[in-house]
Amino acid sequence: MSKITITAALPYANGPVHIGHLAGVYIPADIYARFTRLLGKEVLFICGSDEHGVPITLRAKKEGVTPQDVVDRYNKIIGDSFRDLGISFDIYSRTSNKTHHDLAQDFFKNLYNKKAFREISSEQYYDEQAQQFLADRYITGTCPKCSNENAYGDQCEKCGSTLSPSELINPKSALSGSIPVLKETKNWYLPLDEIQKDFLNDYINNNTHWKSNVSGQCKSWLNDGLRERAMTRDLDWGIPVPVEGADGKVLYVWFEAPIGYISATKELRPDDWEQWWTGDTRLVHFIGKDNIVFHCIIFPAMLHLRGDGYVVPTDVPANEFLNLEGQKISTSRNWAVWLNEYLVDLPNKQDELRYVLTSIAPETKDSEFTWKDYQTRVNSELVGIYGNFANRVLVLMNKFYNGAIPAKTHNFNTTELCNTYIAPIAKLISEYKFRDAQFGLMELARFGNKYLAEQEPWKLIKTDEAAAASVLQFASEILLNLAVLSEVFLPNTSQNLLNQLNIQISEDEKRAFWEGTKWLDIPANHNIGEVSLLFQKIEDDVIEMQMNKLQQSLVDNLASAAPVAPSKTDVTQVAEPKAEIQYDDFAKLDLRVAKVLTCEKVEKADKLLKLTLEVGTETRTVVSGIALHFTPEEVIGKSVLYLANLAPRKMRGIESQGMILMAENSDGKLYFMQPSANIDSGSGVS
Ligand code: B3M
Ligand code: ZN
Repeated sequence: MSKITITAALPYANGPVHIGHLAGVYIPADIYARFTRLLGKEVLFICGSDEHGVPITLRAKKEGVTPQDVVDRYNKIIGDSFRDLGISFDIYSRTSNKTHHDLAQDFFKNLYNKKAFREISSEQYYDEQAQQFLADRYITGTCPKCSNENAYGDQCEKCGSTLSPSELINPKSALSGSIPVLKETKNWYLPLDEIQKDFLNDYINNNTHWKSNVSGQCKSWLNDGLRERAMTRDLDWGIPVPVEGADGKVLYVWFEAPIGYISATKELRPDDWEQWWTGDTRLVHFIGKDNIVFHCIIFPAMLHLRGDGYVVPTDVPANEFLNLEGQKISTSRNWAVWLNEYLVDLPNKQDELRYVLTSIAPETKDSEFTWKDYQTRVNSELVGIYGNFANRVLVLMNKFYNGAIPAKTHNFNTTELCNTYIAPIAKLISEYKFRDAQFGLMELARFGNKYLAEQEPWKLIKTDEAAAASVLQFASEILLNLAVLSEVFLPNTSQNLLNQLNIQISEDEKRAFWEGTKWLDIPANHNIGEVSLLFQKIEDDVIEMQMNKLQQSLVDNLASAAPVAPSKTDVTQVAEPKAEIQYDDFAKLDLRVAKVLTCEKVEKADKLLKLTLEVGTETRTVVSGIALHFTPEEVIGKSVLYLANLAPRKMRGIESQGMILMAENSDGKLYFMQPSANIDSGSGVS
């Protein structure tokens, strides 16, 4: 039987994972792994931390610790949180371990000996003060497209353009702040242009079964023509390049990280690991859309060059992105729901999160998570339909039959039930349509709920005891099948429900069930176990707390984006000059003099004050992040400079209408901008 090697993208060990990662990669991968195992396939589900790369070194530098400290910390946080969510990896490894270093070096040498690389010397930016070459991320400067002064050497985060360091205006080293110089260095490149002709064109075109978002993306790169790409870097954090003349160079993180899937397999199965990467093994990579090029172009090219029977990816069901409350998820702005925090804030609600994220998975286009929607889906679907059905069946069984399920008398066609409720779900999962598949699960719960509501066994029992027994017996069959079906989506709930039913299902039965050929039944007079609620309602205050947490991120960002923010480490620094603008840009600002009428603290937000302003004949409410600098009494009665036409924004449930402008001294102290004499509020400023 062919093996299936399932991988989920290795998370960077420089921060925890968030709901975007879960919805796009880890939950779908877990559903697929559980499903294929239940079908009796030989499956390995592989993951681990990606522990090299520049972002990790940047984080370490910022925190004043070593990169190893950073990856040790996040490897644990991430690994623990995946385990607590019930992601069923066979191994969660890491790319800083020796097995991986050795295997990645081996892989490189193998290609090197085959003369697969081009050796190319080029001029790269070098920091003479720090005495090292600068990775693209280590160079900042002004974006040539939008004039953002804090663009990186590889990308401008403001306008989204992809850049190369040589395009930056006024490049600066992020290490020392000095101006970098160009210096010659040698690196090893993968000749993707050649590999495209020899292999990739056919490979991509022949994979007609791939998701259209994935193959479309690949084809457009192929149409543009691929270019050679460096597989080594001048850096000191990573895996040393194992050839002569490569001192101070490491393997490009995107060269070695995918090899991490192989090393993790080797770690887990030292004796037969190669069999999971050769022969008729199916290789399936779960990733987000930003990783497509690496898994569909570069890694397949590497595996192809490696030869020796190595397989290339069979399927790469990449997903789009998940947004959060109307905005892109952003690690740097802390605009995210972090898994490790969710598990603490909402204990024992793993399946609730899995359910909601699968319901809204960004399978074909970007999608959105909101806490309100989370609450609605849990309360009306999991509590209202699934949990309600389960609880009614079990409670009635106790009430009328003392917990012993009566003998079967119904004559529903079980083949038809399989064809309607089980087989289509299996098919959808095998096509990576997890959203629809889980919808199918709820269809079975709905069917059960409706059946009970229509048959009303609690009434029937008074007039026709046999009929009532038949109804409840069939309802408990539906419940059993629902429990087994839930195992791939809601593993905790599945187990909980099977415990309440007091039933164990053998592997063979499960296989037949998932093959769509067996509707599970229950022996007569089977005694159920102890009954409890499967799901609890999510109350408003829980949602409010989560919303407040997000609002706090907004406030923190506002505070850190103060008009003239000095760098935290260098207090003598004043505001940096900003890019030139036109008069029209300035004229868009509706600046006014305003007078503070009232001012009070905002509850549960230490940085916020709520102010009412008199602006001519109008009054406005403004929330301002200045509470650490002023008491309300100090602010009342002041004349201030007010930006009146800033789009309103809700903070802590209060709509802030505009913004008060403050000056910030080099020591971080804030000052009001005031007219030199007492003039009318509402006066324009230009
Ligand atoms: N470390 C994760 C990311 O891009 C990246 C995946 C590696 S998979 C080999 O978010
Ligand atoms: Zn830009």
